[in-house]
Order: sequence, then C-alpha cells, then structure tokens
Amino acid sequence: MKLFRVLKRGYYISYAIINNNIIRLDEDPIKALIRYFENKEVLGDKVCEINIEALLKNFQVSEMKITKPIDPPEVWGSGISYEVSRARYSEENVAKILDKTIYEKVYEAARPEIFFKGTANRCVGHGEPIVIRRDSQWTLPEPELAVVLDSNGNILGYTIMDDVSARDIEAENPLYLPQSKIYVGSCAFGPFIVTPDEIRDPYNLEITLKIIREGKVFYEGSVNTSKMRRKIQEQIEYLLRDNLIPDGTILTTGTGIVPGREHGLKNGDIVEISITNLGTLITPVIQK
Ligand code: DO4
Ligand code: MG
Repeated sequence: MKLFRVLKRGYYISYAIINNNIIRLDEDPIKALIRYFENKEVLGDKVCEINIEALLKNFQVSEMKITKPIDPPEVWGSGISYEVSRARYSEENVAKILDKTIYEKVYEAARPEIFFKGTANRCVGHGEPIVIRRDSQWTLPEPELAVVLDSNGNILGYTIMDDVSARDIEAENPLYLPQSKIYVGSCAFGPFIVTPDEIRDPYNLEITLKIIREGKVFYEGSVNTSKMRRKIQEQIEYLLRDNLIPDGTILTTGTGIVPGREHGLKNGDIVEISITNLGTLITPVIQK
C-alpha cells in the first residue's frame, strides 16, 4: 500500500493506494500503517476521484493540497552510513581522534552515529518549503531513504527524506550538530509512505537528487542504496537500545549524495529527490 495525505478546508484526509484503487482511510494514518502491518487490511471506503498525477505536479488541485503523509512524533537520523559521506564530511577542517577524522572513526566503528532530527512541527511535505536558517551560508539537502517504525522497531513503511543540514554550522564545531540539523523546515518527507510488501529490496533502490536554480539543473547526483554500509536493521537496533520510540517514529538512514560548498542551497531553488518505487519529493527552498 502507498499512503498519502491531503489537507482540504483545514482537515487532513488520508488515502491508501492498493492495487490501483484509492481508499479514503477512516483512521489516523499511523494507526492505518500498523493495521496494515499486522493484518494487511485498511479501514475505509473505495473512492476513485483523485487525480494523483495532478496533485503531485501542482501540489494543489481545487481545494486539496498534498501534505506530509503522517505527523511523526519523533524523527531520528543516522549518519556516515555511506563511504562517500565519510569522505566528503572529512574534507572539512574537522576534529581528529588519533589522526582520523571523527567521520572516518564513526564510519569504521561498531556503533553508528544516531542523532535526534526533529518532530512533526519541524517537518514539511511535498510542495512545502524547506528552510535555510538565517545564520547559515552553506546549507545542503541530504536525500535519504527513511523508514517509519512502530514502537517495537518494526518497519511499517519507507519514504523519501531530506535531512536538510546547515553544513557550515556543523563544520565550525561538531558540537553544533543539533543546531545544524534541528530547526523548523529542516526536514522534508513524502510524498508517500510505501509499505514493505511493495519494496522488494531496500538495498537496490536508486536515489537521485536535483537542485533546480532559475529553471535549470544546478546540481545532479545519484547513489544506489546497495552502497549503504550501515544496514537499516543495525541502525534500528542501536536506536532502540534502552530507548523508547513512539509508533510512527521516522529514522532516516544517511546520505550517499553530498554536494560541495559550491552547490549550497539558495532562496528560490527547488529540490527534487527521487527514489525507486517511492516517487519524487519536490520542495522549494526559502532563506530565513
Ligand atoms: O554528522 C554528520 C551527519 C551525517 C548525516 O546526516 C548523514 O550522513 O546523512
Ligand atoms: Mg543525513
């Protein structure tokens, strides 16, 4: 099933796409994901009047506006899970431990980097603006495969996430990581949550990033999730160690596409992230 949500006249309405039918859901989308995970069923009526292509392209069709598919109570991130992020993060003038940068160290270590990323009110959905904070001159999108979890760490679904990061703030001092990662508009996800029965192999998904500036492709990059060194189950296991997570928590699994200083985001850019079977997440960029 593919889950999406719209806002209509101030109300959220959730839908599931199952076998090309669009079902209007009768319950909270996180509960619907749990029901589907447990019993492969949803509560709702069959409908067919939504033009999804138009909604994805224009973000709004008549009174319906697409929005984030759930309100995640918590969002967590995992970092340096690809070789390319180890290398690119290490290019900055960063702290070293016994001659290795902290990023080289964490890439090789048994323990992954797991960090708190935010809450629902810091996240935006498809068509909604991501933010460059007012004290950052170098902010990057981080296109990532993310998993939606229940409180036991079961994967309820997959989605596209942009772990937007103020890279200059983190590069100045790694203790500034929370300020680089957690602020309003620092996290975008969607447009869908896709259940595991529709994702045959999460380690064979192509992730692509485009930054569009003034109508032209300003940056383009891609990576396959086969390059993920830090496997998803391992990340989940560390996240849950002596830690409680609520149903609907999102864990984003790290970036394998790292544009350089010359490709930082600017006010007015459009960020497009696509992942095989998960669709394309499009967000405009605003500088505060
Ligand atoms: O501390 C670095 C954060 C790394 C990250 O967010 C990633 O690798 O995706
Ligand atoms: Mg990241």
